[in-house]
Amino acid sequence: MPAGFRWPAGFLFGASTAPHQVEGNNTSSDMWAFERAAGPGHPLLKERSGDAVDSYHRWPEDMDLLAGLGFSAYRFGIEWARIEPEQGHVSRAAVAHYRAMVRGALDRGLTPVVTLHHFTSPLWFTARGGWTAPDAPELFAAYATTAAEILGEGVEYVATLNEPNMIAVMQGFLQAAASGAADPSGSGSGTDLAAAAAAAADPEVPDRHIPGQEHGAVAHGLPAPDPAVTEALIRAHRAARAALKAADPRLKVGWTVANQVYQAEPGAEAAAAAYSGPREDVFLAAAREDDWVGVQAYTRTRIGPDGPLPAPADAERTLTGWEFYPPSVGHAIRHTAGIVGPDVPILVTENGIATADDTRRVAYTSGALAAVAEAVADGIDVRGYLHWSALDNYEWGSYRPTFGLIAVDRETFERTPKESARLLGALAAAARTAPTDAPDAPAG
Ligand code: IFM
Repeated sequence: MPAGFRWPAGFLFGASTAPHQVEGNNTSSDMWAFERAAGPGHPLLKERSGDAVDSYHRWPEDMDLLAGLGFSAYRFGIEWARIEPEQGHVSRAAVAHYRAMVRGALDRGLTPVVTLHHFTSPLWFTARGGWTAPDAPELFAAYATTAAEILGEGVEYVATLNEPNMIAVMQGFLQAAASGAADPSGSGSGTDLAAAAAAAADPEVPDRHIPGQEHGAVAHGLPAPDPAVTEALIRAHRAARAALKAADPRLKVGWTVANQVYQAEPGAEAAAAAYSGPREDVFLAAAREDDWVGVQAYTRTRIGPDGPLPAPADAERTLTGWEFYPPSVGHAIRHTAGIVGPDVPILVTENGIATADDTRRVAYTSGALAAVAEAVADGIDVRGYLHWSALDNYEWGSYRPTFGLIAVDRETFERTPKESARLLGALAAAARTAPTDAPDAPAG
């Protein structure tokens, strides 16, 4: 921590989840269809999501735990596939469910940060062409208008799309790999995201170099995103933002970008910039007109003159194979601020580590918070830190990479907070109750 550092008043400390990863039985989604089609033993999918951790029913307990631990924010998603399971049919029960979640968060003193789309889409949307269908932005905007009913319960921060850059990259991955993954739509374009998400998260891929986040199946790098998907996603984001603002001008609308933390080796600055441009920077630039932007960082990718390099041979690896690199979030904040400029506030909406050893999570989080504090001390407008993840959950094909602050027994669904949850929660509580006298981050 910088000498004398104090967390700003109102700084949010929270944790994040995503619907498909925690709710269970997301049966109208494209990912659910892919999980069924892939079948046992599919190389891209070790396990199906199934009941996940049953947060669809147990969200009050999850929120009770977070609030009790001292957190001041909870990022969760609302699932389009539940709200609009068939095109044009809005499930009023699903809308009521998510409205109750928003009220539940506020009642517990948790600031809700709500994501409209976190990788999964309704199967009908994907089957008719997904994001590159000509009317995809209008369809997404119509969903956003419905979502505004939920957000109207008192949400301030709303994210349209989670990691649009990974959606675009994953589409490219499938095209490049011509994976032949099952396609529930039969259209050839449908399972793109679902299959790629599963491939991306496969923790068994040996020597998986993950350039920034999810994906190591391609040696030491990410395929170039599909520009058509990139453009379509930006259009969809803007259409949703307009719909949200029209419905409720008080909403603060942004999107959350996967920060790969590309680090140029000496002499490779131009190569790093060229690599980062289509994979990350174009999505950050699209956030310049937004009310905030979400930073999501886990590790780094070094770039040499010929492109991405593997992690150093002696690097500590996490359960996803990623290099243990706590300062990544600080680099990501600075890179993001450099592109969006000083007028777009930043929320760290994801940062964390997949490990079975919670002492490594404590060490990682301590280092990450120090990096966030340094950015804040340097005057960057960072409004909060939301750890990934609140709960151990379904990591897109496998339950093995445990990212949670809270462990979950997958038979009984019993929740058990880890020491990392207690330490981060205590920091959050101290920062909230006495922002001018907050303790240092958990010792690592
Ligand atoms: O679990 C994912 C999440 O869905 C998106 N960001 C990265 C996380 C860890 O891989």
